[in-house]
Amino acid sequence: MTLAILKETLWRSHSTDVPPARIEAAGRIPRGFLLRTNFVSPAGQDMILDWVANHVSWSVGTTYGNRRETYMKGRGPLPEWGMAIGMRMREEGYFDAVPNQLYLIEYNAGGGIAFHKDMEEHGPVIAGLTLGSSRVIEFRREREDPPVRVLLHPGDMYFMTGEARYRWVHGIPYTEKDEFRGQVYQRTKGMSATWRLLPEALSC
Ligand SMILES: O=C(O)CCC(=O)C(=O)O
Repeated sequence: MTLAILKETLWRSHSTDVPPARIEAAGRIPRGFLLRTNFVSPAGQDMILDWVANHVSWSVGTTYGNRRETYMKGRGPLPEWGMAIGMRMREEGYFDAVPNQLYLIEYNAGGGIAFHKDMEEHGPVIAGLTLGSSRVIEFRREREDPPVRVLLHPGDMYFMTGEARYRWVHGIPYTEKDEFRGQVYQRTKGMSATWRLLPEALSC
């Protein structure tokens, strides 16, 4: 069996689990995308936002137009909340070991991120927590296909694995408001925190 066939077989075995009210799809949907709503309580979200406001030095990261990004590893251990959520995700079976990298993105109102695929060396699972504002994440296999859209609310955690992680591109449209299933959601300033399990040599 070639590596490509082996990967295809493994990816196809990943299931998709998104509450129907949170997904808009005209055709196929990405296998291996999971959405766990209310994964972090409102009090937990406030604590994280407060911690970020008081501890994060964005100047060591990068600014891309209306969003800024920074790594939390390599300049110190993961913060307590990052470690606690990482341990929970390991215990609940989403990761094979406790994730060792945390990446923060702060979006200004209307901010987004272009379609992309995370680098292969970033490991088989990307876990993303939405904070501060709702936003829609979109997935595409081919440029001409209409995207599959998933509505994310603060406190939700998504997991990209299998095909969703390796075969589909994902992005967040730049927009002041998301229209989703006939409702309008204002895009205010917000953040995401993403966890990855990197080989030690890459985790700084
Ligand atoms: O803010 C988000 O949840 C998207 C992050 C993202 O696209 C990524 O980390 O690859």
